[in-house]
Order: sequence, then C-alpha cells, then structure tokens
Amino acid sequence: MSDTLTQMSDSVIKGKLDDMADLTEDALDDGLSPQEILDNGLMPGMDYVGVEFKAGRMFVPEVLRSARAMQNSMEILRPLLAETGAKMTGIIVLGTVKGDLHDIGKNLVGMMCEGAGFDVYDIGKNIDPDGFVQAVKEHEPNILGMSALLTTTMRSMQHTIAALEEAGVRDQVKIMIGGAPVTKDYADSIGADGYASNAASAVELAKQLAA
Ligand code: B12
Repeated sequence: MSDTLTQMSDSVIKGKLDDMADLTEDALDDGLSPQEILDNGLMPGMDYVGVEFKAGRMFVPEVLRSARAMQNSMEILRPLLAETGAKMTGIIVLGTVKGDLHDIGKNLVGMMCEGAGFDVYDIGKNIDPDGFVQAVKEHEPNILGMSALLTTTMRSMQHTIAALEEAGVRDQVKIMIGGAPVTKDYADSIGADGYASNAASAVELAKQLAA
C-alpha cells in the first residue's frame, strides 16, 4: 500500500482533521483513483475504529472525530466518485423519529455507514412517518434507518412501518432500527428487518441487509 494511504488510515484513526484534505490531494496527485483511496486509505482506518469502539477501547468523542476526519476527505472524493460512477455499497436513508430530538447516535451511525461506503441521506430529527415515506420515495434507498432515544417515541417506528406499508413502499427497503431503549425483540415485534446496539454493529448490519 502507498505511504499516503497508510498515512490516511492513520490520520482517520487518530482523528487528524486538518491532515485529510492535503493527504487526499497527495493521493490523487500520486495517480490513485478515488475508489482506491476510499477502499485502501479511509476504509481500513474506519474499520479499525469500528473494532476498537465495539471493544470499548475507543469512545464516542474519538469516534466522532475519526468520522469527521473521514468526512473531510469524502468531501473531495464524493464528487469524483460520482463522476467515475464508482459503486457505493448501497443507499441509506436515516432519521430520528417523530417527537425525538436526540441525534448524536444517529449522526454517528450515519458517519460510520458513510465510512463503510454507503451513500447516506440523513433526513434529520423529529421526522414523522410521512417524512420517512417521502424520503424513501425520493431517494429509493436499500435501507431505511430509524433512531429513537425515548421510550415514548419508540412507537413512532411502528407507525412509520405502517405508513410505508400503506404507501406501498415497505417491500422496497430493509428497515434497521436503533437507539438506547430499542431492543432486538422490539425490532422483531414491529416487523423491522434488523436492530443494532451501536454504530459499529449498525455498519455490519447495513452491509448484511444491503447484500
Ligand atoms: C444528549 C441527551 C439529550 C440531548 C440531545 C442532544 C442531541 N442533539 O442529541 C438533549 C438535552 C436535547 C436531551 C433532551 C431530552 N432528553 Co435526553 N439524553 C441525552 C443523553 C445524555 C445522551 C444520549 C446520547 O447522545 N448518547 C450517545 C450516543 C452515541 O448513543 P446513542 O444515542 O444510544 O446511539 C448509539 C446506539 O443507540 C445506536 N443507535 C442510535 N441510533 C441508531 C439508529 C440505527 C438505525 C441503528 C442501527 C443504531 C442506532 O448507535 C449509536 C452509536 O453507537 C441520554 C442519556 C444516555 N446516557 O443515553 C439522555 C436520555 C436519552 N434523555 C432522556 C430524556 C428523558 C430527555 C428529555 C425528555 C428531558 C426533558 N425532560 O426535557 C428531553 C427530550 C427531548 C426530545 N423531545 O427528544 C432520557 C430518556 C428516558 C427514556 N428511556 O425515555 C435519557 C435516557 C436520560 C435519562 N437517563 O433519563 N437529551
């Protein structure tokens, strides 16, 4: 692997935000394709961060910093990837459900999924069922992700699934849900396709659901 790519992985892991734009330009100047930079520079760094986070050896602020470092590079790569028609892993629409303003965990999930090569449309927080339905129609994602942090707002996930069914688009997407009060049993009970307890597991789940 080129030195620049090794440095990119290392800078993602260490969350060196200011290094990423220069390293990305260096890698492009070296003649590496945007896809090679994503696959062999950014992804190995984020994969490592995912493993460390899951094992409890890295914590939320560090992971957010790594994800931001990755995003700094993605800002340069994204238009180039789109131009070259490079294949993203899949499309994810992500939002926090109606009545719920918690978005730190959702943002983390979004950034980690983006790091894993997904095209992520984050539609924000306090999204009502119709908002999710419209976003599914507009972006035609492989996966819809819903987040809830309150026991009182969790039930909006079920209402959203019902609204997707009513709109005739439920079968077009896999649904993954998460957030502190959410469990696998709850996901099963409302007919979601998957549940993950943290951002690293959410990436693994999204890869499975998109396969
Ligand atoms: C920060 C915070 C806030 C901030 C939110 C800021 C923001 N922009 O998000 C503010 C101050 C606004 C807030 C407000 C309130 N909060 Co609050 N808040 C928290 C707090 C301290 C941290 C949440 C957090 O960000 N955790 C860090 C992230 C990284 O973890 P996470 O969200 O769990 O996300 C991870 C996983 O769950 C998973 N995940 C998350 N989403 C998704 C989605 C998918 C698809 C997947 C696969 C996985 C996944 O991956 C994430 C990353 O690993 C929690 C307590 C706690 N320790 O959890 C209380 C907490 C959630 N809040 C609580 C309450 C009660 C409130 C208020 C009602 C308080 C009030 N009386 O006003 C309001 C409600 C506002 C509203 N309508 O939403 C309660 C909820 C109780 C309950 N079970 O219902 C908690 C548990 C505190 C407590 N112990 O009482 N809160």
